[in-house]
Amino acid sequence: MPLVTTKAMFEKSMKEKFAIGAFNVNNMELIQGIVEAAAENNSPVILQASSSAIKYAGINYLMGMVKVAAEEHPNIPIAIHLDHGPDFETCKMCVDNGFTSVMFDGSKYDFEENIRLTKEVVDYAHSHGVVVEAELGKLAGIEDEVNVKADEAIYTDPAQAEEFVKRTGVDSLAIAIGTSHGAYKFKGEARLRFDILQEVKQRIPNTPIVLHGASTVIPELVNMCNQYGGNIPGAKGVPDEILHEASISGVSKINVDTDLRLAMTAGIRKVFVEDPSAFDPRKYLKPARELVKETVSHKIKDVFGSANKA
Ligand code: TD3
Ligand code: ZN
Repeated sequence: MPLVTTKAMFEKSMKEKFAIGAFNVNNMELIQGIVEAAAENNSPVILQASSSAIKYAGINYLMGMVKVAAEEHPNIPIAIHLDHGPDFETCKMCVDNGFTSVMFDGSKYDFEENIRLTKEVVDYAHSHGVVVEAELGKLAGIEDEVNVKADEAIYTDPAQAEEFVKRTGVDSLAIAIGTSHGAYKFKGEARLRFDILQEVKQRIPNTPIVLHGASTVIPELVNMCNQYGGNIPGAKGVPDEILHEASISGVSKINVDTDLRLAMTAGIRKVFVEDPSAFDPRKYLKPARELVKETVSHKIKDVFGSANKA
């Protein structure tokens, strides 16, 4: 199946109450691990890349690999999405290079400016058959190029969300309900503002909702990193039960990057410690890719509920 937009998969997710994983990619092993897990579970899947991931891999390499992934797995819908597009130019570059979905992240601007800039991206993307995600509210944490301190984070205002979607014509909306990017999301108990999610869903029931900063920070993977020479103390993410609750409560897209980073790192570290003589990249990247696949499969099957929804 050629690469698809997220339109049909989001409609199904809203009707049948499940979420679709959006997994960040920047190399071949991540792409392969993710799409193999999705194909084995007969699940739709979103591959996404930030502008710095695109710089790292090169947009031609990245799109080349993503297109091959779609050819290799013709039975599942695969979308390719720009994560946290910082400006119109980056969004345009992705539209022009075959991305099926782009995010314009104007959350650092004030409300009116966010609307104006988002609308510019929506107009261009829609005229090329590409869908757009926007963000309202501010997540705490460190993205590739954005760093928001916890006390600067702002929950999404549901009334503003309604007005924002009406005035921009955006296809999906990322909201801030207590998640944050990176491996250190919570100091105490993990809590999300489901009341805000509910009010947003009431006001804009037909707009797919996106959860950023939604990695579990899987304890087994953190432990594995630490066991094999890493030093990632006190890492804490959104527990599976809370993500499952979000998946059946109107969240359509759940972003996962940190868990994949941990899976790659854990897999590689284990080989290096167990076999210090290893120096063939295939020897350590193969188990890393396998761990990515297991991680994605777990999320699809046990958490997001997107298995057999292709
Ligand atoms: O947009 N992203 C991925 C980029 C953030 C850097 O990790 C997410 O929302 C995923 O967030 P995370 O850190 O919870 O995987
Ligand atoms: Zn994000």
